[in-house]
Amino acid sequence: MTLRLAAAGESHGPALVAIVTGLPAGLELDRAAIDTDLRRRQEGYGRSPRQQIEQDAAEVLAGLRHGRTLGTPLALVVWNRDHRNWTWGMAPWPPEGEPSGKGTKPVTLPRPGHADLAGVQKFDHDDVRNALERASARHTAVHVAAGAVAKALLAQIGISVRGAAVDEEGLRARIDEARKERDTVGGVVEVRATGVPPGLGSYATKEDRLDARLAAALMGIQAVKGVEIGDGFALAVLRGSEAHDEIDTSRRRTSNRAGGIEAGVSNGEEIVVRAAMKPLPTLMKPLRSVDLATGEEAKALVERSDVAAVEALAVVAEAAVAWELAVLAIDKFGGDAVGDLVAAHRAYCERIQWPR
Ligand code: EPS
Repeated sequence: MTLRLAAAGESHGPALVAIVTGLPAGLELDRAAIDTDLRRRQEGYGRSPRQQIEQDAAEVLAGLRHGRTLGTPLALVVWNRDHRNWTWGMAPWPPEGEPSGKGTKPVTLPRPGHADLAGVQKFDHDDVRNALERASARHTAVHVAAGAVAKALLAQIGISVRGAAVDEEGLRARIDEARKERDTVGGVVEVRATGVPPGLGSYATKEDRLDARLAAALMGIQAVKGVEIGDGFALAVLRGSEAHDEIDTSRRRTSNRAGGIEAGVSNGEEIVVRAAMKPLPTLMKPLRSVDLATGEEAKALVERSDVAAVEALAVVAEAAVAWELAVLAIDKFGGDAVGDLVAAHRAYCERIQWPR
């Protein structure tokens, strides 16, 4: 059984939806823990007024009974409260009545840095909104809900995952300055996973490598332009003698420059990954663009936006890392029932005498 996630949802549509398959039965989920992560994602310095409209909470429609998974697909829904302002503009079926609310006029001014132009070209849309709605980072909400489920699974085998913005204070000062100048900023987040035993992931094939999977998972998040594992780019300028983590007689490392991963396999040290987020592309002081309706030069679309979403990214990246670790934990330890997974993990740790 492989853990899989399918998600759907537009930013101003009725809801965001996720279906998680491959979860073992008997996993206890904590509703408050899932909703706390959803709230953490909404908080953070520099967020847009949209976050005062949304109060994200996960509704479970299938796969759970009395707080425990059934070993059947888990269906999660996060409703978009803002949809009430877009019921005509984002109606799934042809809307009835006169246009009203938001999203009634086609967007024709693509923003540099957003999905707008490539989206309309690729999918032959005549309204940029048809591209931007799904490309929006709004849909990370349901990935965070799924990540909270993954964290509950990982907790059963002593793994915890936490993300945070790098240099929060400096980031906040940059956000204040950018807001005054009607601009946006990006930043760097770091995720650490503790309790990961040696042996998750594999060097056998590219797609099994833990570092490759984490990089893909993090690059798959909106606005991420760079990923680093451990000391990452800084390792490139060191000598081999300075770059590697020596092994002591207890088979632990005396340093962790590799970020807990060697040859695509966890080595028992803390997993450390960082992701770099570009500045958000919706600017109150718009960049040069083209009006797709007239072909004339124009300024890009200006609409409500975050000045930064770096602290939100920390929570989303944490969920992404937790998700990948949970996938690999289930691949390695299996189990239709959570007790089977825990027992297999225990037997493995005994065999390799871990933790030391
Ligand atoms: C986003 C634009 C903004 C952000 C949104 C991501 O939304 P809106 O256009 O409704 O103001 O607030 O993020 C969220 C709604 C969220 O919950 O994270 C974008 O274009 O990516």
